Amino acid sequence: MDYIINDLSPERAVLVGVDTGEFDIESSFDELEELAETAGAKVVARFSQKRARPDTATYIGQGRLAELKSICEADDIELLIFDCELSPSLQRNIETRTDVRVIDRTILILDIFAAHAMSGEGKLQVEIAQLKYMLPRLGGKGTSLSRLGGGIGTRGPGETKLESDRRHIRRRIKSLEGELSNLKKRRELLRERRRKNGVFTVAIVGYTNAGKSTLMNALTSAGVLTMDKLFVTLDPTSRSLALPSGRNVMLVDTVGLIRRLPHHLVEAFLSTLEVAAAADVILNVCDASSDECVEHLRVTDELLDRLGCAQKPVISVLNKCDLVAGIADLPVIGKSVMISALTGKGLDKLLLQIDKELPPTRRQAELLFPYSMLGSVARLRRDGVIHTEEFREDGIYVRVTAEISLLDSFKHFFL
Ligand SMILES: Nc1nc2c(ncn2[C@@H]2O[C@H](COP(=O)(O)OP(=O)(O)OP(=O)(O)O)[C@@H](O)[C@H]2O)c(=O)[nH]1
Ligand SMILES: [Mg+2]
Repeated sequence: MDYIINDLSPERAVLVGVDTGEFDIESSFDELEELAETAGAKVVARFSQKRARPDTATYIGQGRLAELKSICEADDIELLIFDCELSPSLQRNIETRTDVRVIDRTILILDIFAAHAMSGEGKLQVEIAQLKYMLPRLGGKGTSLSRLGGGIGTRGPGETKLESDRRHIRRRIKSLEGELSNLKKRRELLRERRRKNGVFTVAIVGYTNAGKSTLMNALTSAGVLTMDKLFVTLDPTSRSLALPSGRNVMLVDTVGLIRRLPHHLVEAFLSTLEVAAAADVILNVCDASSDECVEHLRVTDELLDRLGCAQKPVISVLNKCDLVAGIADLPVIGKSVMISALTGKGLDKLLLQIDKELPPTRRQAELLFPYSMLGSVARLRRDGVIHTEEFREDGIYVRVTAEISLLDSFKHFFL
């Protein structure tokens, strides 16, 4: 696949942020730069200001904003990317004062999602999130729609839709949500059927670019697109995977996560993320070669908590260990397995660990069969392990370990 999602020459951009000490601004800028480049911009400078809190009218101080304006003029800057979610009025103020197009972290992520959505469901989800972001920004009569001639932050719903009134947009959101909920119902039916057939699900979740799809491909040759870019995968892909025990599970690849994921997106992608919530075992994949690895695992854990997965078995999968010099360099968190999805190292251990974490499919039971059911006893003897068998006055007593599904068919004879 060709990766040019912006056929204009890359927009020259400056990253702008306020350093309140709440998080490490440099690593946040690193990530923002990666996002900007994934979306097709060229980052030429970073501009930050230390202050207790952002300025209410212009985000960074007005003096610094004037400074930024002259940098933009001198350096042909076409785009300012703010490392936050700007309110509509802040965005307007800054654009007026600098005369440069202003976008924020949220629209940047939405834009990448819009470019990467493949399936009907992914597209629906992104469009809902974009419309919800646009809605409060359509404020006045003409807003700044005339600026939306192309470039980052303008892909997705076409201009005609954006020019329509809010009511029209709300109606559109409602109808998209209806379509989405139909798709969701269909997926729930599928999931239900799998559950009835006794197929367990294992979900691959984790920070964007951690190597989730590479792991999916290494285990199942699913042929999912992988790339050194953010948010390549938006749609969940499922494939059957055989474990060392002989059991088959359904392995699901999912959308990647990021710090401060725009809440409209979390909301829109909830149904996709619920795939993870419904899984029997969760693989939290991280890039062990990244300095931010522990933080990335934490972001994922937090989201899993929000989805109500706190009780589920989670395996921390420390990926890209081929890039890490020594084991000592790796953070050790709970149950963890070190792998390289690229070279295949550690995949055997990972499969064994998944087997261990799956709920049991066999259990022990005590049954009493009438003598007329010798055939059933023979069946249990063949497919299960009999621990005790007694010929009693009132029937044949057995204590047996067998598949739960088999035992269920004899539940009238449980003691
Ligand atoms: N060296 C090394 N690179 C890896 C490994 N696993 C994945 N990669 C690379 O990391 C990049 C991202 O891999 P993906 O599998 O696309 O990551 P992902 O988690 O699916 O990313 P998104 O779908 O964008 O969230 C690709 O360039 C992979 O080749 C690994 O074990 N070692
Ligand atoms: Mg992927």
